[in-house]
Amino acid sequence: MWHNSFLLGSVIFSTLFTQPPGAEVTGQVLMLGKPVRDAVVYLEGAPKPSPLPKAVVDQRNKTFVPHVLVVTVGTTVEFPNNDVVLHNVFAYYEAKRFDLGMYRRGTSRSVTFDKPGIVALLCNIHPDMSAYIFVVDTPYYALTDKNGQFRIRSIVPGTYTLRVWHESGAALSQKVTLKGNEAYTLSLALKGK
Ligand SMILES: [Cu+2]
Repeated sequence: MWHNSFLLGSVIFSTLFTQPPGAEVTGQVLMLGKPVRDAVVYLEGAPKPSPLPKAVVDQRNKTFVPHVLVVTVGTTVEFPNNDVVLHNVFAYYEAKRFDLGMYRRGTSRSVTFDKPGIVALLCNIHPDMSAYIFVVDTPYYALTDKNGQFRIRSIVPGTYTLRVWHESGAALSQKVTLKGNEAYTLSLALKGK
């Protein structure tokens, strides 16, 4: 129903207003038949993205927020400590370890990520704390919501490699060919690990 009403809406808007050009990909990521939250969906082979103006991984209640963050290459990510306790944040990125050290509530550190890849964040003091920053080299990406759903809009028509990544290690890739101003709905099944 939702898709029907959206398509109808998009037809009406394209006749009355200037719709943002390009194709759209929506869909759902599933693993063993269940929706997968926080899966990264992106299209490779796209024009170079701009760095994001702002990106933050907060530390609150001994938790990194958000748990998964997607940024474009060149983005500087802030790591404020808004917790009453000290954290010692470190990460693996590009097969190297970097350390932000310990810093107090109300202070911050930042790191610029210049290459695509996965940043696995951990805390030396609290072994339960973990988060991921997924650095993409494309402007076309999305993170699935709690229903496993995603939407990528305003895509320049063309052939891309669609990739899905999940922190469990499950991943998939497939070629997609998108034509101008069309909406595509995909169901993407990850194999459980
Ligand atoms: Cu900690």
